[in-house]
Amino acid sequence: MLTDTIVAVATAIGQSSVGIVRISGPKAFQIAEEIFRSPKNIAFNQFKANTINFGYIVDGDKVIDEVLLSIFKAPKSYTGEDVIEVNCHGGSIPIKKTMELILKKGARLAEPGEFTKRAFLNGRIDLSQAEAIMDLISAKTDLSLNVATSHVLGKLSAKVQEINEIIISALAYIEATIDYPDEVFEEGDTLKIKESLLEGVEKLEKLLTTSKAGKILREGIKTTIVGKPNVGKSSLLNRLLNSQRAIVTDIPGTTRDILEEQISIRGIPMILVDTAGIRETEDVVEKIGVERSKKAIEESDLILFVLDGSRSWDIYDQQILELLQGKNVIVLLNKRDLEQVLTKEEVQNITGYQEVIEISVNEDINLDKLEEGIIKTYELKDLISRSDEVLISNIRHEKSLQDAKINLEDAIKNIENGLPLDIIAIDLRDAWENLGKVTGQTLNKGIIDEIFSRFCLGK
Ligand SMILES: Nc1nc2c(ncn2[C@@H]2O[C@H](COP(=O)(O)OP(=O)(O)OP(=O)(O)O)[C@@H](O)[C@H]2O)c(=O)[nH]1
Ligand SMILES: [Mg+2]
Repeated sequence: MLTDTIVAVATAIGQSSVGIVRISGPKAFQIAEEIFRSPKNIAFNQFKANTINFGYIVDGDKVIDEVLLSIFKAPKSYTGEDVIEVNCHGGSIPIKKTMELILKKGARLAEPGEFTKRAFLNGRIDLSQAEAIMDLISAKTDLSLNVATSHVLGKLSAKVQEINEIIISALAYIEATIDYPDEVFEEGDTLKIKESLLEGVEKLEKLLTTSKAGKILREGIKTTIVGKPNVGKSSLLNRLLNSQRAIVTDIPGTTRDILEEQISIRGIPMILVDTAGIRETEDVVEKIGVERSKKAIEESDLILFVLDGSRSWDIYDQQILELLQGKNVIVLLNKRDLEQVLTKEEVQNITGYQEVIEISVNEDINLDKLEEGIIKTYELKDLISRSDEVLISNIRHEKSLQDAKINLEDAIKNIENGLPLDIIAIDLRDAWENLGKVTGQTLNKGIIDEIFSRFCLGK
């Protein structure tokens, strides 16, 4: 229901200089009139749209906070409705009191993402832009931010629209021919339509090739550091984070649980996971840690397999190697500053992995090579320079584009096989519907509600 007025705190709760309470809906101005008083007692209806006004939030005669009040008049607001934003002082009490007062005056507490959902329902933005707003808020690195902002600006929507136009003009032509049976669908026309659909497939393919890169920039590369106890896994995590996050000791079995942190390597987001050294153990706590390490391996995109160059290859290294089948692995031969017992060639021969980097975490040797290794493994060089382009970063978008591509390919096949025009029209309508899922045009209410429910409160 869009006829009610919603309110939420738009900023993080806690102590800060400013906290923003946002109201949207038909009663927004009426509520503002009741709770806001300007120092010169100017009547609310004298304030212009798109202005910021100094004054007080009042409950009857009682002043609750000194604020700045912004007025946005429909349809030129974030939601497309009348919107009021109150910049309160950022303590939890002024905000709580202001919220209570607004609720008492007839607004309802907004659901997560409800402001953005209204912007979508009122046609201010399409669904891909709405989703990009959330990606922008949760962007992990500068490069991730580039991808999100290009979507917010509607660059993805524009690409989808280009393909949509190809489909719609083919569909219009076919339907006209069906409606007027006297008009024959001539060979030249068939060829023209086929060519335009091929162009559509090509555009879709081009977009789809960006999905791997887009996903990495949006979600990060889940990278797990594994190895037997005491090889220097936690030391490596601390070094890459530049902080003493994990406990490091010379006692094997120091790390008992997995530990997850985010880092950025040349703008590529990575979720770095430190694990308990994997070995046979009777210690109950350590045993659970080892199980978790194994699970972390399964769930990760990239493994940093750490070996200790000052100790020879043993059964524990071998057991871990066997867990890494089918994974992207970079082998790190650590403790290069000590006398070396295990050589790079030996490791390459035993493991079969050619990407073996000799490092010393403690002496800071070759850690830049590790960064290069990660970039190389993921063919990310290109990505760093491409982040301004439109990249598909959302699995839902990828699936819809993939489905639309299949529909277009079916249409082309059916044209080639001389099938009736009605059948081709069905393929094209399906393609149109699948493309519309990206922008939200053809999604049902249930799915749209589900998507917005994942947004944060107040957005
Ligand atoms: N000489 C030398 N010592 C290192 C290096 N990296 C780590 N160490 C030492 O190795 C010991 C173990 O380091 P950790 O980082 O705790 O090892 P871990 O792999 O996390 O060990 P567990 O948590 O027990 O599995 C510590 O004393 C570190 O200071 C290195 O490059 N050179
Ligand atoms: Mg450790």
